[in-house]
Amino acid sequence: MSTARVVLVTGASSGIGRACTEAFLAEGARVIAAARRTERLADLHAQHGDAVLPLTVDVRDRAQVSAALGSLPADWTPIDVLVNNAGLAAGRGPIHTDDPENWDRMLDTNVRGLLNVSACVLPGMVERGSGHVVNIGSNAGREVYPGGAVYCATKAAVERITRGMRMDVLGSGVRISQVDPGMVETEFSLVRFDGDEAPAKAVYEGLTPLSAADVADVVTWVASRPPHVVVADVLLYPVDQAGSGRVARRS
Ligand code: NDP
Ligand code: 8X3
Repeated sequence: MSTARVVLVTGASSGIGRACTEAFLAEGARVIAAARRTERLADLHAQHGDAVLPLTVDVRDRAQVSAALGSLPADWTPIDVLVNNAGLAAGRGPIHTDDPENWDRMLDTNVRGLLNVSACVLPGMVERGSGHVVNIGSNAGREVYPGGAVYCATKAAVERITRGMRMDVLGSGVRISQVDPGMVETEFSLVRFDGDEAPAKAVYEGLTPLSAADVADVVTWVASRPPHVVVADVLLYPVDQAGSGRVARRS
């Protein structure tokens, strides 16, 4: 049986999650790559072979998450590192005209989804007295911007959950960290603008955003500190950003 670390990355089919998957694989870990789009996960498996276990799952669905994580092949447990990354923003409209469906998608994915996955993984970590959870928050959890009330609220909730988790597992040896990126060019804006490429592209115009690999670099660094060290949180900006909406565009 392999002794390589087992890492579960949610939202592994794209962006930061995919980059984290590849960065952990490059370090010799084995990665359970979870997301809804099976074909993207199959592609990861085709590229990286049996070091990747594709796991099609919708993190919003607690029963599905529990069934999927409860029936992992024996050599894919225990999970050493969980990267709670699956998430999205939906819409940029003012709250008084926004579609409540957008709120549900964000709350259900970014908050309930993170809890659903953690609920399946944390108890085993606490029992074994080892493990590391890295939650992906956002600079948006530390402030708020027009048209971002609910997204920012979900990321503020992630920050509260991270802190509370750390208190709850205190003394067990389990580590809880959070990485808060600023602007990262992924499919995030395309999803936010419902597939509309022009506004999605405009978000990154005139500046050099972070890449998903930049974030993965930090996540793997956080997860590779000695067992007695907890990097509690990291805020990561591109050089042209100093806050939500505070950007220098150079064009
Ligand atoms: P992407 O849209 O590129 O990736 C999002 C990932 O989340 C996809 O793999 C998607 O997979 C997965 N996902 C979404 N909904 C679900 C679901 N219900 N169940 C399982 N997986 C799901 O965006 P990013 O990589 O940028 O986003 C990753 C995280 O980083 C998010 O939490 C986001 O809030 C956060 N973040 C992003 C920033 C940015 O500027 N890009 C900045 C700060 C934080 P699939 O659709 O296949 O299910
Ligand atoms: C994503 C960054 O500024 O688009 O979390 O909200 S932002």
